[in-house]
Amino acid sequence: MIRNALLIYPASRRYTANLSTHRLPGLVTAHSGLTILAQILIRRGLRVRVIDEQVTPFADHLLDGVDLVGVSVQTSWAPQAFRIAAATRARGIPVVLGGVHVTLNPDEAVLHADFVCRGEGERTLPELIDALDSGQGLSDILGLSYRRDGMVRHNPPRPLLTNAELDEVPWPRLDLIEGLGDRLRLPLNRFIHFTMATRGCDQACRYCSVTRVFGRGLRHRSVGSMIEELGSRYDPQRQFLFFLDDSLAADADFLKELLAALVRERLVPRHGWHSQLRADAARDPELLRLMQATNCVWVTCGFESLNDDSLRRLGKGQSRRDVELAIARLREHGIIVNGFFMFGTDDDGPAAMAETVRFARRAGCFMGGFMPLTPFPGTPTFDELDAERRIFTRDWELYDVQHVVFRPRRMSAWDLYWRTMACYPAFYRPDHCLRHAAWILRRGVTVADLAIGATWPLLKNLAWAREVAANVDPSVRTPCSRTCALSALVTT
Ligand code: B12
Repeated sequence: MIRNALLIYPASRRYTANLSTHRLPGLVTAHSGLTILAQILIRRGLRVRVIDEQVTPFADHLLDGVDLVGVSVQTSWAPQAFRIAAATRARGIPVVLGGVHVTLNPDEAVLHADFVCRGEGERTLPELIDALDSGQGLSDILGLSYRRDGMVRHNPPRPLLTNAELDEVPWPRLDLIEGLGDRLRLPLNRFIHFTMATRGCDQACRYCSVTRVFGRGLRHRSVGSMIEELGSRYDPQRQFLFFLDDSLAADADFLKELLAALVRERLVPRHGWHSQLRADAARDPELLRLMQATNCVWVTCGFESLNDDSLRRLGKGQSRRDVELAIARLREHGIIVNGFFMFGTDDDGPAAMAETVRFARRAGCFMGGFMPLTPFPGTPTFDELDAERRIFTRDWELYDVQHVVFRPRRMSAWDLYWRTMACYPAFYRPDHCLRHAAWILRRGVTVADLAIGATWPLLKNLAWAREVAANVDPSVRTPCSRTCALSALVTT
């Protein structure tokens, strides 16, 4: 009988500055999946421990008395996840892997585990445990992959949860992650309430993993469910509201209804809210007005490129004009734009990188994330580059949206790596920061501006300096490729 389960968020073993989404010191963030699954299993009477290796590194003693281990896997965590799976199976304890990476690459994952949950785990994991407890077959469990008699079995995919079923899903609980308790009491964590209202996205960008796991088309909890959660777990007078959603406005009517409900229920966050948003959300004046009225102070937009050819190649469904309009209109509504740009597509060379930084500063992005195109395995972008034999490493730890793992067309991989890094000091220049400080003063300063916005430029420049330092070989005093796979490239 499965009575004790251990659920693990692995952590990559490789240092990564991760300049685009580095964490604020002291801020705890985590994916919500395992805390949701833990609650489902606890309600079924199991004892469940959830650990995040950023807090509790995996160790053999954690396996004492455990009947089943579940590991969550995004690509950069995969090598460590596989190491944990091997150590666990060596103790005779079954392992089930889940998460975006193994959902997109089940053939690789099933070699490292007893079971692989493809897609959403809310139904699959309990059914797997029932089957293991009762000894019944596994072939009817949708979304499960496993090996039997040396054969790999991929059961048919499980339908995605419906909106009504999403309302039944337990709300994420970071406090279930062991050792986080004290950290969650730190001011920054008490200041931010994380929530997630939707799953999936209505687009199908060729480099993105989301739609291939959570579906093309936006599903969402009901406004009632959101209000119930926020009404019972979040203090609008004291907390900043951070939506973890991939594309919160993909269903503009739903978002308008939700924001109107925040006003009606007096749950408008005094310190503001943030979410990821597509540029085309800014085409909707009514939505922008509601966002301003509910104190949206900061959004992150995946603009990716200013080159319409690149945007077409990426399948982004967006034009340069959309990007320009979005930044202008969001600023008109007092919203700080954190613009994400990626480089390395076949249409964008070094000149495009410099022009993008200039554009982002001039257009009014206060914050910017500059990343090399990262072809995640299981996405069309990976398949395309792999078919052209341009991917030079499958060390998944390097797929951290920082290291370069393929040969770009218009520059060397080394060039792409360094030029992307150099975008940060070029963007976060003092004049840029001062100009935005003046804009924020005019707009009205919020705590979020001070706690997050004000620290950002400094943290980005520090992270950049640290990355340079990590790459400088004291004997030759010039950047070298010691910390990244490019050494393989440099020598070829
Ligand atoms: C929150 C989030 C963040 C946060 C917090 C991350 C953290 N680790 O603390 C921040 C903003 C910091 C972040 C940063 C980054 N992120 Co992020 N992030 C997300 C996001 C938006 C939500 C995660 C979540 O809660 N999902 C919702 C829950 C329900 O899904 P889930 O946790 O996966 O679990 C469900 C299933 O997958 C499954 N499941 C998952 N694990 C398991 C385990 C078992 C045993 C079972 C049975 C089932 C199961 O069942 C669960 C319930 O249905 C996802 C996108 C997404 N929609 O998932 C991207 C995502 C995971 N991030 C991604 C990336 C690339 C990054 C960055 C590298 C980006 C960058 N520019 O630098 C950095 C890396 C930071 C790091 N070091 O980890 C990619 C990963 C792609 C890939 N193939 O690996 C995603 C998918 C986004 C994308 N557009 O592709 N991220």
